[in-house]
Amino acid sequence: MARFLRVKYGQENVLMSDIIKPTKSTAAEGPYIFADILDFKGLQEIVVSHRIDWIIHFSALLSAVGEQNVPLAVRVNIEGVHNVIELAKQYRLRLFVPSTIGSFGPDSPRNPTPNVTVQRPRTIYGVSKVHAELLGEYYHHRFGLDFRCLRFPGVISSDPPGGGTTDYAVFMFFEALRTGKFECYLRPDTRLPMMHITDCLRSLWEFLTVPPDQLRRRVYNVTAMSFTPEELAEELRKYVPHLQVSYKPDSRQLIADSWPQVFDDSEARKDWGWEHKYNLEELVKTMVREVGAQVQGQKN
Ligand code: VAH
Repeated sequence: MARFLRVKYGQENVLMSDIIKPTKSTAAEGPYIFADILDFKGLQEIVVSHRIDWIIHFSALLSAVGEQNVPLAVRVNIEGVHNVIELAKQYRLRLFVPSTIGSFGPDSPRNPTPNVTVQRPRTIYGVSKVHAELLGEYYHHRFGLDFRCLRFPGVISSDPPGGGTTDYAVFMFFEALRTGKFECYLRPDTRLPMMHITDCLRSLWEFLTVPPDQLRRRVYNVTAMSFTPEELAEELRKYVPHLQVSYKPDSRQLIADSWPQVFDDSEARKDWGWEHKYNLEELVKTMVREVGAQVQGQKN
């Protein structure tokens, strides 16, 4: 994310922050500071001393990892978003908070899932994202906050997975290219909306730069495709012909079964011209190249 925005806005104008130390390469790419989203005073100090004007808030425990530590997910995903929304209001910042297909639940239409419908998610991750959507919209209508939110599908990149249910798709590439074998924790026919990280970053930047008066909504679905583990494996066998995938569904199957199968992002395409560029073929070709280079690097 920071790398993408630094190309657009200059290295010194994009500040990365976290509570963990940066890797050598991350630290080398530009300014990086400590920021705890649970420390409101510390956040105020950063906004003032670094003259921040946009906040892109990605701190959250994802679906699967959130179910392992609900109290922490409540603090980070809910209390943390309270802080950044109040901060954005106080200093009149543009605020982006990502939401997810995980903000829908078993009562939502699954194929397709429209922009506005029933949202009764069954994970603390999903509950916290519905809360963020509603709180951000409230602050927009009540205080004029420039709050923006995209509901992302599973985002596939060659970065290490972060405890999400859709991360099986990332693991499959690493295991296929390392060992030629992969045990999938979802059923072969589990269809989920997905997009490549390049499309994800571009959608975020295009959405953030839409003039405020052109936005009909503050929260939009965006996606690129939907696929199942067996469809992904089939496409991957074009590069790893002997790939063997076994299926051993675990608790994450229950999460996936409550999520959209096909995401309707027609409102984003109509209102601000969203269109994806990576289909399954492009995604797999790119991931094989990037993950293959990492796996090769680890062998050398
Ligand atoms: C997860 N990758 O699986 C995240 C995402 C679409 C879900 O938010 O939890």
